[in-house]
Amino acid sequence: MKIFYSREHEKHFPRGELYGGALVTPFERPSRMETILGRLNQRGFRDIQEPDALDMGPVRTIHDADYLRFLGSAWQEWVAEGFEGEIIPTSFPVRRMPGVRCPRNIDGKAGYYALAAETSITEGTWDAARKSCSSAQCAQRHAAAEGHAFALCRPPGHHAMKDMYGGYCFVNNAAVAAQMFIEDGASRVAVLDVDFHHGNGTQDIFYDRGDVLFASLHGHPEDAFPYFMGYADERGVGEGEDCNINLPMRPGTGYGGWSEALDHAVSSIRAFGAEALVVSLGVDAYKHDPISFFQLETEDFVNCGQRVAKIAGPTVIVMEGGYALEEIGVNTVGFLEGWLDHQAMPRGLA
Ligand code: Q9C
Ligand code: ZN
Repeated sequence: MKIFYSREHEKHFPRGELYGGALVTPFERPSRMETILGRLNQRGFRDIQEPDALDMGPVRTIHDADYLRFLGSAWQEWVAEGFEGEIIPTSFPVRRMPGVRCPRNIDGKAGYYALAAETSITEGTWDAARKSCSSAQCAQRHAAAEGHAFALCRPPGHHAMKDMYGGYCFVNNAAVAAQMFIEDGASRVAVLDVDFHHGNGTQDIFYDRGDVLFASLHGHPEDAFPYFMGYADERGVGEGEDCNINLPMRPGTGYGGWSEALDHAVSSIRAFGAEALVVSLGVDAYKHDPISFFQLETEDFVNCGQRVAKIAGPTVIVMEGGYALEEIGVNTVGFLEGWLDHQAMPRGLA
């Protein structure tokens, strides 16, 4: 399996994540990649390639222009304001505020573009986020030609909305890959999100579109981040009606219930007639994940990969979350191996 990965993710390493009222070492940290790379190497995955330069075209299609400008200049503006810490906004537009607009002050601006406050921005964040997306783009191009590829992305992307960052995400890598399949001529593309958290960003981006089906398995929003999206009754609007499938599950859910939801998502994607697939692969549904509450075992990720492989068409697997530092390698690579075991060739885009 071809893998795209760049070490430039290391430029994004905030010292602090606001968690439980304290600044802690972020759960989403560079060493996650070392664990996954180590396991890939152990299992004989050696075809790892540095991505080409980012094509901003599809990124601009997915994200708001002012939002991208904000990400590009936030750090300089923050430093110019005289702040010494990392960018953590303190004020947010909330439920009742007539005439919300983006302020000029960088603290206000960061609050305007943030969907949560745990995700600190540092000097290297924008470079790292762009590199991460370029891996997803290369994986999409490779999959369109050859059938499949894995984008080992960091930072992750599925929480990034059209014009909001948060949940450790800045650029929605999976959404960009899906958009590129559409630009290649696919009339229907699916994004399957198996990360523990709801892919609110991907939902937001495609909510009114009928050409991209989004299906997500996640912790119930009553119980889990991102809290304000991910209910089962969010089914899409306009042309996107019935093209959004949310499968929220309760604390303690094990592979019995989870895999039933997965089968529902897989059959919906097949019924939709998806010509290409993007998998948002988070492994934080694992039983020992420190910030999640499902009970998946290591072997369940292998089985999950096998089931996902039943979806035809070119497939891009994009790395999202997973914070059990010891086991994210085995779980991620387990999914890839399960997928490879059960895939039906050929998969190139017609
Ligand atoms: N008490 C991804 O997996 N904080 N993002 C949760 C839990 C944010 C996760 C707080 C978690 C974001 C890509
Ligand atoms: Zn997650």
